Amino acid sequence: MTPATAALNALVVVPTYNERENLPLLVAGLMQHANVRLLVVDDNSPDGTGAIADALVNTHRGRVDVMHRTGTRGLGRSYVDGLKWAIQQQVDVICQMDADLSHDPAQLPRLIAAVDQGDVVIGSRYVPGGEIVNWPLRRKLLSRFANIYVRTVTRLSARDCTSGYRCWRRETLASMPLDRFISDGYSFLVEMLYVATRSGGRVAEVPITFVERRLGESKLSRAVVFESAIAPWRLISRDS
Ligand SMILES: Nc1nc2c(ncn2[C@@H]2O[C@H](COP(=O)(O)OP(=O)(O)OP(=O)(O)O)[C@@H](O)[C@H]2O)c(=O)[nH]1
Ligand SMILES: [Mg+2]
Repeated sequence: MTPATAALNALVVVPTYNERENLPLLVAGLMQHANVRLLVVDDNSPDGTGAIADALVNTHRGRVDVMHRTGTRGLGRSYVDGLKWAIQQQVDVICQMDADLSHDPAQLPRLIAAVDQGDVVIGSRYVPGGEIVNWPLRRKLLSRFANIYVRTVTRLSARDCTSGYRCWRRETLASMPLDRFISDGYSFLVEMLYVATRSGGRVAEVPITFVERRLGESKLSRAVVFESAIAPWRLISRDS
């Protein structure tokens, strides 16, 4: 067990869609940290990730929970449902991360510890010390461009506005109108940051090593990229 998280209780919310090979590895990594709990939000994955999550709940009673979603699937919708549940729990910090091991569970204590520097802590690929391993040039360029684009349109100052590895003070999340969010895909992550900073939230960034998924398939479709291109404009037009 790592002592770095000893003072703060954290709950990690992880959305899953077809992550059967990755989820057990992620849980094993997270359970190394004392005072860390996990909520899996599964979107009725056709590959049986939900049943694997059920088995993990049994193995780690009281530390791992699962929410089985039905109906329309979506990353943003899953986060809204999962985060609303998380806010009700007695925890200090609520974290978000991907299930595909791109976000290393070993780096979580550093993110949690940084909540004394910000209301939200971003695990950032684009601050000194941050890096991306095994991404083809095309993916690197897309992510770089997406960040410049988002920062230009929204005036957000964080270096990595699209990172899905984050920790929030519970009260900050609890004060956010999650039900009124307009994004559903990956742009949901940008909207969270935008809403938090508009109401005075402080952002801190700590470097992470992001590793391309080894198992399972990416869900980054053309439709997702298109939605992400429109979303920053919808955000600023709502506020003007
Ligand atoms: N519940 C839920 N989870 C989703 C959905 N789409 C993606 N996810 C999860 O969100 C996380 C990020 O999705 P990825 O497919 O890894 O997206 P990505 O990281 O941009 O793409 P890669 O870098 O190619 O892996 C993973 O844990 C996915 O399983 C969805 O519609 N519903
Ligand atoms: Mg991924």
